Amino acid sequence: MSDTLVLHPLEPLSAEEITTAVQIVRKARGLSEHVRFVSVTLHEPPPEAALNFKPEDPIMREAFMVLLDKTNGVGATYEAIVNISTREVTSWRHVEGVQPSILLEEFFACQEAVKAHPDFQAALAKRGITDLDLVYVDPWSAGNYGNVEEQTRRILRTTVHMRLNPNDPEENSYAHPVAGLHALFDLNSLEVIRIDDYGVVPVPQQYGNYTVDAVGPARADLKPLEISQPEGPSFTVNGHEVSWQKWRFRLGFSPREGLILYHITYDDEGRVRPILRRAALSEMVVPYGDPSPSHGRQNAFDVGEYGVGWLANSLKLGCDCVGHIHYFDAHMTDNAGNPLTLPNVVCMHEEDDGTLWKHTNFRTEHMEVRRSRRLVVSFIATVGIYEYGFFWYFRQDGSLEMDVKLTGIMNTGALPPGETPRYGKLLAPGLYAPNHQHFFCFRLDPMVDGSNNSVVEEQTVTVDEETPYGNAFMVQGRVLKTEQEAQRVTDQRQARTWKFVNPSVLNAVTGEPVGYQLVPGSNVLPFASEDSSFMQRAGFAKNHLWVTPYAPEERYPAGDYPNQHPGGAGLPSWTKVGRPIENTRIVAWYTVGVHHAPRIEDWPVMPVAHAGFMLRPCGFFTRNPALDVPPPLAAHEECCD
Ligand SMILES: [Cu+2]
Repeated sequence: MSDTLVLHPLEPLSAEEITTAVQIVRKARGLSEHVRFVSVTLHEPPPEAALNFKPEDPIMREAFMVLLDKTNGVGATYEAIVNISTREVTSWRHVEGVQPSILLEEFFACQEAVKAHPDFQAALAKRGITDLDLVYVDPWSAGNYGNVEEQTRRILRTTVHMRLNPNDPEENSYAHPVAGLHALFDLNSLEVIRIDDYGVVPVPQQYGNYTVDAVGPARADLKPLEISQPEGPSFTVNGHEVSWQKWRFRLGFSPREGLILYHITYDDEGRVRPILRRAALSEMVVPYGDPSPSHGRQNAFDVGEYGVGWLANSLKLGCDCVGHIHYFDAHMTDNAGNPLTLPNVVCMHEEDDGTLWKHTNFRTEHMEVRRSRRLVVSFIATVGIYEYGFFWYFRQDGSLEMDVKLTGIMNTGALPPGETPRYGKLLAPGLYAPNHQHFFCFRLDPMVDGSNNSVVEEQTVTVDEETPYGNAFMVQGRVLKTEQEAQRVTDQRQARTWKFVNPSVLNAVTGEPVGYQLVPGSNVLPFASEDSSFMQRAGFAKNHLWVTPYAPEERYPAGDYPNQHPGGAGLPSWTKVGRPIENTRIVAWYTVGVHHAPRIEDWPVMPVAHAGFMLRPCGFFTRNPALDVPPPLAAHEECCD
């Protein structure tokens, strides 16, 4: 794609633009091969500029880059903004005292160097393991526990697992953890700092394989189920802009956040009404609740320490997605700055979604029913052991849902045969999965009927006075006025929800501000101690909801550089000011917590677990917005539900 074909300032950077941006920064700064490219992504224009953009307007294209200079084995982090249109570096900043996310190339360099180290080989030999080809070393972020190397070096702390069968490359090596053996590794100097050996625990021997060959005969009673769309899909795509039913939005993709949705609007009888300016996963973290040497410091920030966009799968038709699919590619760079295209990372298609609405007049037996259809926009990231699917569902009733799908392989530990794990669940002799949680923080920039919005908390209370039958309850709402008032947790006992409202636009029926409601799904808070390193670093997870006034530099809820960060960055730091959040441009940060007390049925590969939230119109329209969905073709002939 050439620059002249860019349709909108929020189009993701093309491979050609990325190549140009890398050339510009290399030349302008005289960068050597020791400078590694952590990420190159679109530098988003200010909200108003993008919202007010007209097709005839000139487009300024900028790249935002994070670079890591490894010259002399000492890392230095730089942020650059490159203007691709004018071919100049407009900003160059040395960011002191931070560690950018772990690079893909570092994963493999680390594994090779650790396996080659004599102390590591000696520790394996102590366990009777001599065939290094069977051994895998996984790169885990080190966190920050006050140790000197965490403050002064760029490090990883590794875990070890292995295959038993030399002839089966697909063997599930996580069934065979080599517990208690860890390497501390310097990613800049590429050297093993030390090998930590907490003592020999027998490697669990029972296989945990899940391929067709391994599990035995497949069930034979499945008849074909085919999706047919003989006239094609009901969506249209223009660049990265999508129209489906009355929805319109733009797609973006970054190595850190993965899929981004921009400018989500709904056509209400010819009136194009804005709902969200931007929506994306902004951080996630998985803390483990097992204090053993192998798991006590495991808590991966999969967005800020690794990057879910980097780790996105290329999706396969008929497997990941069925029906008429539109795929989007993602363009980024490898760590040397070469263009790297991940094909088919975002899948978009329509699905039948059951009943949309229905009523039968029982006196006449006249029945009206409508079938629901949803537009699915999704991507799936493989973060080492786990798969995380992020599925946005757009529906015909004006609702928008985020469904996080968790699958893949659980983190495992070993313990002496016959022992029962205190902090996890036994899966096989000597093998267990530790208790853990997953926290996904979604950043939502509301713009309900305009840029200035407020957040109203609604909950239900029992009313005792003047209620002769003791039956009364009412919904109470209050505007959250400051970012401190807006640090909230879910409460099912009070049916608590939050609503993004526009105080300047009133609903014609009720006279109340128009709104979109954030409906929590099941949720949980962290169980780690308040003063733990983890809670300092993942302070955003203390509340399910935070609301802040929009500030362009406030992008990630655990801070820009959570890798090895001592803590306190991001939301806890920004909100100390107590800024007002009423009737202004706001950002909502909603965290979905998944509590994972492992089940035996989650092994060897986990059936998908779901978590998420819904955004639905609440006083936005003046009646059910899906009345105009036509009946299914068979509806007037015979029952079809
Ligand atoms: Cu889990």
